[in-house]
Amino acid sequence: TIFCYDMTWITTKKCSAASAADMIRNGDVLGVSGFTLAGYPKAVPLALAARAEKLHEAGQEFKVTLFAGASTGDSCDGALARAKALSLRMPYQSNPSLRKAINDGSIRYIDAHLGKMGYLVRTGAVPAPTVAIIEVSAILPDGRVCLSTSGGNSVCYLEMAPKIILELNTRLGDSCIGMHDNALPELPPHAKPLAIYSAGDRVGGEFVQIDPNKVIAIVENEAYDEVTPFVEPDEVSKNIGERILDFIRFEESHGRLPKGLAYQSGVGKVANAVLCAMADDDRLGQIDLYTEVIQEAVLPLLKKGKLGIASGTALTLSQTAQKEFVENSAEWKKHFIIRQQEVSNSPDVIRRLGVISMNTALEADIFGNVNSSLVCGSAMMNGIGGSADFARNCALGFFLTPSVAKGGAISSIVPYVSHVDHTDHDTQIFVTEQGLADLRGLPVEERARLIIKNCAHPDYRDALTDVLEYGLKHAKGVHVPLALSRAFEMHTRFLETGKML
Ligand code: 0RQ
Repeated sequence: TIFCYDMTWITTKKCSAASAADMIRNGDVLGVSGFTLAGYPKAVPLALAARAEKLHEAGQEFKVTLFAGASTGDSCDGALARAKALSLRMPYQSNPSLRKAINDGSIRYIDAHLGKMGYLVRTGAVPAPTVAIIEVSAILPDGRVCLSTSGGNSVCYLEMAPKIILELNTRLGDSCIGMHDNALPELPPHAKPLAIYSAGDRVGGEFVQIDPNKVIAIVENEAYDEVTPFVEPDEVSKNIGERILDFIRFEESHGRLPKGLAYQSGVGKVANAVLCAMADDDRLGQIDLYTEVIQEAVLPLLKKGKLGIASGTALTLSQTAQKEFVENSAEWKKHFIIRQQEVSNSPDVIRRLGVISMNTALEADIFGNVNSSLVCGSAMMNGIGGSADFARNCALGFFLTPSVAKGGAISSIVPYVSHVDHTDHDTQIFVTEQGLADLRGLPVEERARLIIKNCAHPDYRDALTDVLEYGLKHAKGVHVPLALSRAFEMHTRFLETGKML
């Protein structure tokens, strides 16, 4: 349906962020735009945090539930967490203030697969937002909007919420028009497949049609996405990046990897380093990404003419690169497609494209299980994100991590992970700066010996081997030679002494 409205519905609904925040009630479920610090609302959440603080000072209860795509910036997640305005947050976050509140128990948090969040909302498994707050880059008189720098779950929240607040980011001009592909998968039963056969295929429209009658406020902002400046990869990350490229070339040369598979690369410095290594590698031809976050490290690939299509659900760029994007958008947009996260992370599409997936682990165990989210099994770092959407369904899957953390006090390779995000059935190849372990086709004991030999830091190899040998002698069965009494001895020692050894 195209609504034949004139501009008046837009002009009459324009108001200040504070007025829009006044329309939000205690107990509301907010569905906001935003994915990995890109394209989230910036003015209304700040005003809402200020309002919540005032109401709390006056002794009144005021808390909302916040659903997003993934992490949002400090003026959304951070401000609302510090104002004690959140009762529940879902699905992924990376903000220090919010993380602190999640870990002290004052904000409840549900960590969910990012590709499944919209499905949970659309099928009623979790409540639909009562108010959608969505950053857009354009509003047309007929009720179509152009999203800003992320796709996230915005189409789902715009469809499901009875009330909509739009934040129009005036800084973006027409830079995002033509970049989005706003489709959602059909719901079961008998859902038709998404016709995406290569990273560049489009299956939706560039605008989202909304019902102007649902819009209760339009607020302007001209803020940047609060993304930290890009840092050049350190030696450890560079080393990991180069090992992955060597391995891919080796597999290609042995005919085990067809050319033309698209890449997924996760968040963080190691993921950035892999893309930088790809840009620097003259032997590597043009590549496509079918990923969730398009991080800044994609730009060197783009500038060297080595990027075909980068399909993702967020364009996460530092402030300098955001300016560059607006200036060069006509050219750059030919290479970027921003989708809804139910599509960027669709298991069906990931499997069909044969994605090569690269995600960072907090820790991995000698049997191949991975923990991406919880320090010592209990303290939330960020969340599982979309890593499992890709790890389980990819053609070739890497988990990357420096071999030690905190100056060597922590080994990233442990006897048993303190929390399981990815089971040994879903992991394939582990890479640290020490080396690479390809576990495909290996039985459990051989996996364990290879991970210890190739990936663990030399300081930890004896301790890990000792636990393995003990398990081979004393475990209930030797299929997985794990002696439960020693599974967490390194973690326990760390908690007691500050060091795993
Ligand atoms: O903390 O800075 O205080 O020292 O964890 O670690 O090495 O800076 O790595 O920024 O690349 O993030 C897994 C968190 C890695 C991220 C994780 C400490 C370490 C440091 C960060 P300090 P680094 P990165 C696509 C895919 C899950 C979701 C995912 C992540 C801090 O990649 O959130 O993959 N992934 N999504 O010192 C205790 C350990 C540790 C440890 C590292 N074993 N124990 N602390 N640290 N290992 C994107 C989305 O889905 C949105």
